[in-house]
Amino acid sequence: MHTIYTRCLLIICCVATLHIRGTAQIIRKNYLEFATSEKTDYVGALNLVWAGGVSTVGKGTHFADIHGSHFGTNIHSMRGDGSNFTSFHRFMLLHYELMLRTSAPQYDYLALPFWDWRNDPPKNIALPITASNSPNFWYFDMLNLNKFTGWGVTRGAMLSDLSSLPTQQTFATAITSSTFWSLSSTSFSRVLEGSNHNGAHVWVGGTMGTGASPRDPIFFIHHCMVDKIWQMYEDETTGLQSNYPTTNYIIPSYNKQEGWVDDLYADNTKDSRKIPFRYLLTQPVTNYDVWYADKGAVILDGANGIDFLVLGINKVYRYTAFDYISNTLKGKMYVGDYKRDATNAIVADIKGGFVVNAGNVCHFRAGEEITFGPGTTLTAGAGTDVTAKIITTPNGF
Ligand SMILES: [Cu+2]
Repeated sequence: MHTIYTRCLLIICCVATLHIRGTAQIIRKNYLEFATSEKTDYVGALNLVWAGGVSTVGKGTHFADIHGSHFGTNIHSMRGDGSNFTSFHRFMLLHYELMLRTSAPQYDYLALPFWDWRNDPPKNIALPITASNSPNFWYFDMLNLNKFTGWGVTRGAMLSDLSSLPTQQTFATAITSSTFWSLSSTSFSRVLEGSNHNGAHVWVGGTMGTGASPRDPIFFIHHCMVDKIWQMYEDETTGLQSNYPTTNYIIPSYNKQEGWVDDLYADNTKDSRKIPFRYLLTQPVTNYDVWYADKGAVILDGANGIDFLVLGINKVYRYTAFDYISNTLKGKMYVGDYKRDATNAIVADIKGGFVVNAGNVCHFRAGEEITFGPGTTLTAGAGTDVTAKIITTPNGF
């Protein structure tokens, strides 16, 4: 047995390329970081799932239908108490993402991207509304409606009024709330749903302004941002989390309908990196970690004071960010006990590290840099295969 404890050590190495598709971990990034090839693949997967390429579960309006059928209950505070708003939509994202990834072998590296409406560059540009950019999703060519013919999606003018879009201020109001959920309009979940989530739905308009909103592919990138903020709440507000609902009315029926094994509600889905779900229709899925990359870097860390333990075989953690200025892949990966400080700088944390035990296979792939820092423990025993590699294509292994 050979044990390696790394500390503040920069590792960039090249190893033989291995064929290890199909087990990559989820790292969701800003859609603005997608390379052209990723945009093409993402749209291809969306259309394949829409056409029923996997199963009837993801086909056509299915997600819109299940969202609509639960719309009048506790998943939205406008119709119920909102106690399952975060968990229901987190579950829905995971479900849809898995559909995309299993729709075809060439798509199995994809993760849902997020749309950070707080700092989307077009918000600062006074683009005119023209026949060519409206009502399609301006600037964001990846989800232009001309790529989704037959989906029956409509959108509003969008550019005409930016005031409904959420801001840094509405975000700050949510993430500093001392209560996760309550019937009060000032709880985190309520503020997240209200002035943040609702505003983007209204701004996009058309189908996105209705209970059938999951018909529009913008729904999923929007809700990824909502989900990311929940993850940030978990990460950045130690001591503030409280009142995670431990019961629910909605999710069990949804689970049975959709073939999921486990009941999901806010209390056991609050850390998206440790969601304990299993899925029956395709293959068992366990330890389906979700990580959010931002500002060109992703942090692979433990949470809540414990190490993150890599379980299972053939784990691939991959993060690239495309730089349209230099026309190159970038993307830094920090493995170990890190967090972002108030200025968004990456600093040491005290939450727990990252552990790869004997017998596991774990590969780190990034476009620019991979750093193993405090708390990282790689225990290499018989059969262990741990590599770090800088890759040159978004889906590179
Ligand atoms: Cu929504």
